[in-house]
Amino acid sequence: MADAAVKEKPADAAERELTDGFHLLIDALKLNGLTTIYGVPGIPITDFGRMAQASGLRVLSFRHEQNAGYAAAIAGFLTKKPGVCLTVSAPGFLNGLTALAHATTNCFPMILMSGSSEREVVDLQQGDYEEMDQLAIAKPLCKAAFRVLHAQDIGIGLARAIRAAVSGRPGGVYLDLPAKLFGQVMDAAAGQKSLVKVIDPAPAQIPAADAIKRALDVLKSAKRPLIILGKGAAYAQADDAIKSFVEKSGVPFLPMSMAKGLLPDTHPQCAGAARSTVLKDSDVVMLIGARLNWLLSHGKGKAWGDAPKKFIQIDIEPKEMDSNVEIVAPVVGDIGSCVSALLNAMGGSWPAPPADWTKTVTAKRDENVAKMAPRLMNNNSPMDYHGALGVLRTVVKERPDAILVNEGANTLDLARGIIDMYQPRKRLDVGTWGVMGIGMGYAIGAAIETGKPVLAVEGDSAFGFSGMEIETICRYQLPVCVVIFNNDGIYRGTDVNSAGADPATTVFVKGSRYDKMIEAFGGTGVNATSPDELKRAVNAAIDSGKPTLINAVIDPGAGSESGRIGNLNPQSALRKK
Ligand SMILES: Cc1ncc(C[n+]2csc(CCOP(=O)(O)OP(=O)(O)O)c2C)c(N)n1
Ligand SMILES: [Mg+2]
Repeated sequence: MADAAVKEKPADAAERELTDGFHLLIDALKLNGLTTIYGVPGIPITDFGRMAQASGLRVLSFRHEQNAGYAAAIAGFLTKKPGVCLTVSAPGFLNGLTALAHATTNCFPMILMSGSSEREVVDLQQGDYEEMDQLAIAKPLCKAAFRVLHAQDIGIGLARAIRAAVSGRPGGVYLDLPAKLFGQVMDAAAGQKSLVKVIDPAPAQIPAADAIKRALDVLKSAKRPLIILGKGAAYAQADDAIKSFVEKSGVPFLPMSMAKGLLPDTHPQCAGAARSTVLKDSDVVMLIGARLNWLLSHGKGKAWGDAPKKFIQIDIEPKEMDSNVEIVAPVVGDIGSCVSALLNAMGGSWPAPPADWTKTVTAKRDENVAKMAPRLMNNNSPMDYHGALGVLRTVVKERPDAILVNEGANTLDLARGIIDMYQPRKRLDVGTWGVMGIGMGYAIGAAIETGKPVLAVEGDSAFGFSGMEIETICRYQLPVCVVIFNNDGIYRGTDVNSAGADPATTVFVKGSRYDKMIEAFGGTGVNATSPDELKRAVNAAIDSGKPTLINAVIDPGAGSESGRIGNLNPQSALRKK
């Protein structure tokens, strides 16, 4: 007896004193508050996922890595912490890479952790299982890329990844984890010591006082000022300061798509419904966390009119200044610090902008809103976009804390204009690239991160890019209501191929019943053919909190080519009609 007890003790002790790559990575994630992982299992990360789940991390399994990646990307936007995506080597990694590049382009913090094959074999190109030089491929598509070869470097590797993702302008980071790393054993105490808790991962970047003064001087001199809020402003979570600044300035504001709701779209200063007027006629434009990229016609050309403009730009990235046009007052710093500094420097009294300007903007806005109103109230069947969106507009008004996910062409552009938002970071959409496929990944990420109901308004084409994830939504019983604007195709369901038997390239099976798909997984499916039916179905879905998919039947002829951006299509001068 005594002998056995003596023999057992050292074995136990030896086990306690060792750790390995699996455990160190889990400990490192936990130490830094990264408690949710979005991914797809397989060699070499299956056991890691199991062990992470067993240790209390939330590990969500998807049907395709791209959707897991989009969930991680939007988690980063919503929480200011890097969203974590976990993929297998080569094909899984490549599937996740689109989302990583998307996160970088949209300035969302995200870490793509991918298992990879053995370096020695990959570098000699000897044909390893899922062989690929992933680090080299990831590098140009993200903000930073790191590889960890030794268990004792896991702590530092993750710390570097976190800092790179969230500091300065946020973005996507790749972390390469070769299969051998996971099983590497080391002394537990040394392992624990090697972990790094990242202190102040996104340090405040304080703007210079003279930059603030210059910006305010320019703003004060304006006769027709405009503030444009971008998704950088939404990301900053400086909601109160931004609202106070905009209100104190009295300047009309224009929210970019994902900045809608930072101040309510129904706010008296909101110029959303007078977009073309304010872009054309303003003389001073202050950009807050918005870039002058294609979405703002690069700050020049027809959309901006002939009146001379002065731009003030607030951005965390100094290289953003003068990227498209001259910026007369650059303010570099994090949005929260910059806007607070502006507020302080404005002092007790600030002159309201000239009343003729604010009155003109308000009149134009009211005129456009009034013009739209009757179209939103039609009860046509099959529905047109306006009838269907009029209903969803009311649903969101009555449930301002619900999160709206939105993609498509007409379905996107018209929903953006029609559905008013009331709270910050409630509208999540295709972003800078206008990418299709974010839908179900965003819906899942948003539901998991916020616990709020999600309404995903999807073109039928857009939905197809991530549609299989409705099984994931049902599996995790998420409060997601997907509304598919089913117009039988891309832009319209009416195209015909005059040259042969194949269907035209932009049309799908006519009269498809997407609602039947979710029934296969135990969710609720509804076919809605009128705005009244749609309204009832969406309200019931959100009240129940149960996974629901509504097939909203839209007139196939109702949409227009490429929605609102048809002008970007190249034209052939030789094309035979
Ligand atoms: C990844 C990706 N592939 C292709 C496109 C091109 N594209 C733009 S919108 C769109 C689909 C539009 O159709 P739908 O979602 O049904 O919206 P609708 O206009 O019919 O309402 C496509 C395929 C894209 N933006 N992103
Ligand atoms: Mg469509």
